[in-house]
Amino acid sequence: MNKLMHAAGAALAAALLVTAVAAQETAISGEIRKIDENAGKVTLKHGPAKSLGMEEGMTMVYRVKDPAMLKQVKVGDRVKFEAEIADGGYVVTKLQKQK
Ligand SMILES: [Cu+2]
Repeated sequence: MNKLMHAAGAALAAALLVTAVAAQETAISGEIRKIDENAGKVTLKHGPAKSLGMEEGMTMVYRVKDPAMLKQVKVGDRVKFEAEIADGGYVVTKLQKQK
């Protein structure tokens, strides 16, 4: 492969990546670090969450929309979740255990 082909391939790969990211829904991958059922809070370690303005991964506490969501997961579980900003904090609206 010559240099020009390499450049074209890289550009195509970058374009595909951008498309994939744009098409991705707002689900964020994370891991359960701590669960506080009484307070309705969960500590999640998660990757970048552009939809929430988090450019880098972090570990932080989220409130959950429904405390029952916390019964389906345990510390150490890998999860996909969605969150929104509400009442001055972040609230998990969907929480799904990953297989
Ligand atoms: Cu965060």
